[in-house]
Amino acid sequence: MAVAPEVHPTPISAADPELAGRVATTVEAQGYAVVEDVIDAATCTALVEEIDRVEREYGIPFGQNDFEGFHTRRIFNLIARGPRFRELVIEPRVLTSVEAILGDGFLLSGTTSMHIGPGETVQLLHADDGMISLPRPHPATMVTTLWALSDFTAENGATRLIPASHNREAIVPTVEEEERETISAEMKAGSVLIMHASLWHGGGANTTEDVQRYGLSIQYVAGWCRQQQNLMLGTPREIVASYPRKLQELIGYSMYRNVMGHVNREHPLTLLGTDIEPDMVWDKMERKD
Ligand SMILES: O=C(O)CCC(=O)C(=O)O
Repeated sequence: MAVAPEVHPTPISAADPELAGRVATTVEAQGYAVVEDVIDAATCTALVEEIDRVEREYGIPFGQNDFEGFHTRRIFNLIARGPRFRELVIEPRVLTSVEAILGDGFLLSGTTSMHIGPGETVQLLHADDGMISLPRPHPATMVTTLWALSDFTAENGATRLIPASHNREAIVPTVEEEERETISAEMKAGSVLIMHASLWHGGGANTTEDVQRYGLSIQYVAGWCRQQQNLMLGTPREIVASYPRKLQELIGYSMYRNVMGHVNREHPLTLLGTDIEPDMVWDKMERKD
């Protein structure tokens, strides 16, 4: 069997003044970038405790298929489970980096924890945008951010990926490509792996006896795309009304290019009690003759 090359992502500091540009350039070239020290150790610990709490309270089971993993628990719609998760979605440095890739007006697509336990096997390498019908390769329409809440190591299930595979035509790698080119995106707790959603990647095997790998995924899509999780239906309006304005906009209470997302020609934020004009693009369009 071919040996995987010893290639590791080049981490970028979250404090880098050129962060957004560097992330966008790296993602364009390699399909991914690792940003270090986005959250501190205390925040990671608090988030791990939150995941344990939600898993307990809702009786979150292990996955029931090979893709979701028989030793992995996933909590979907994290933003509805507690304020700490909501804070991550609007982390300014990550948002600026995502905007540098997707352009303005992008939306939140979904929030999911991936808690990989001992005994888990490798997940199928896949592209998160594999279901869309654009020919590959194509510019990013979706960005996945994977947050390490505990250290991600090759032994405990660090995300596996094939660098630059967002530029390939196929949706999944061949067995040979997977054996030859896959690397483990090892990263310290508090780091965020930012990926072009066409990049082939998947959760790693957890071969440890007792180490839990805690991570979560926050995905964003271009403002003209469909969100993967139905966030508008996922939380009652009266609760969303208490969220920070930026989060409301990311969920979909916003308009793209002053037209996509309107409700009877009104701005969707009016449904949350916000006094706001729709500023419709149609008001600015007129014939020149
Ligand atoms: O847990 C991971 O590292 C990645 C999981 C993943 O890619 C997925 O579930 O789609």
